[in-house]
Amino acid sequence: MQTPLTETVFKALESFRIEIPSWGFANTGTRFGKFMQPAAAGTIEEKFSDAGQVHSLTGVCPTVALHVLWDFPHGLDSIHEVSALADKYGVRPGSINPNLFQNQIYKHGSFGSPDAKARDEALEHTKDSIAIAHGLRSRDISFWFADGSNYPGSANIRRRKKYFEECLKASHEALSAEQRMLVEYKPFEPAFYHTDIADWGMALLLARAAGKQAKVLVDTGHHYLSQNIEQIVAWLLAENMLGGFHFNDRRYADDDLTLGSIDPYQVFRIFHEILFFEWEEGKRADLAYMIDQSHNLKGKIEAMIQTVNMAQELFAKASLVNYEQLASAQKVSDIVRAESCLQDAFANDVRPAIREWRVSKGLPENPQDAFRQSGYLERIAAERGARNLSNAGSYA
Ligand code: RM4
Ligand code: MN
Ligand code: MN
Repeated sequence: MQTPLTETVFKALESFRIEIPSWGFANTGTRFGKFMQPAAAGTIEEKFSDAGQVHSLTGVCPTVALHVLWDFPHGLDSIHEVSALADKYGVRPGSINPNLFQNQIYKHGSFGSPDAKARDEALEHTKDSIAIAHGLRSRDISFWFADGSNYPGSANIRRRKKYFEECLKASHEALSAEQRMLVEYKPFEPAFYHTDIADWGMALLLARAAGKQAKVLVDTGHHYLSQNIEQIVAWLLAENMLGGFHFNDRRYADDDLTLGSIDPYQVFRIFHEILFFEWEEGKRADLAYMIDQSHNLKGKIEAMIQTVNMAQELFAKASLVNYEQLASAQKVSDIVRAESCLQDAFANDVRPAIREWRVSKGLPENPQDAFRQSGYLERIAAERGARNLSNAGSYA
């Protein structure tokens, strides 16, 4: 006999899937340098292999987000290889991320650049990315732009906005009927004076200008400190404009730390807004949950498993909010009773129920322990170590 808590948690976990990023397995760092990990993935095959490990141990990460420049060395011609590797390691290609920030031509922007050549190249790359997504049967093309400027007066902000509208519209026209484009925002970095898509309002306006299949992507690390992210989520849900998430945590800026490591209650409140919306509307919100983290010091696979566990825990806790009680307390402005609905749900220990659910699915009860005991890490560290350690980069 299941307890009501276990039953609710089982139901929540049944519907919860989260996408892992290919770049989360590679050696990444800060701009001051990278501390090379012997086990980091250096090829697309290694990234898929590591992602396959995470999925086979957790059972909830069937798709891998891919970055076009990093994961498709031959552009469209890499589709076959990527799709074969995904099959081989038991995962599927997930969202496709065009890379509109790394090439030299993007020095002054991509879609927002004053240089028509840069905008054209960005659009071409975007169309290729959409074709890649199509070839892989990936639904979402996920855009993040580094576009912006460093000094007051150096950029025509309104003209750049117009360029963005034009290029996003043209990109939208290249989508097939089942595809979506997700527009991500970020307040600063790499640009330090103005960023073209700096917040959710700008992303919302641009997504609306682009077309019906464009939605906003919320990266939890891309807000000013103390901003109420769950309110942004609630508003975007109400406008039917929320497409998905890049999950990570932070203490200061876009720190890309492990989800829930700094403020788990924030993540819980985001999940709560989504689940409360679904309860009120009587339908599922069509959202892509994705991880976007960079672990400079933690083991990559270990950190990814830790993230998935945390995401499941916080989602399960959010599913335990008593919505009837919450709705009735809100109606009569019973503040303490309403607030307690959230606090009581958050206070539950859902870990035993999650372990039970995993066992019921034939998954390891504790994916982290299972990973440590599997010998996978030792094997890949031995195979990849010499190459990885000779690749150290430096800030200047
Ligand atoms: C950005 C943003 C994007 C990610 C890049 C690498 O800050 O979060 O989603 O693709 O970093
Ligand atoms: Mn992101
Ligand atoms: Mn980011």
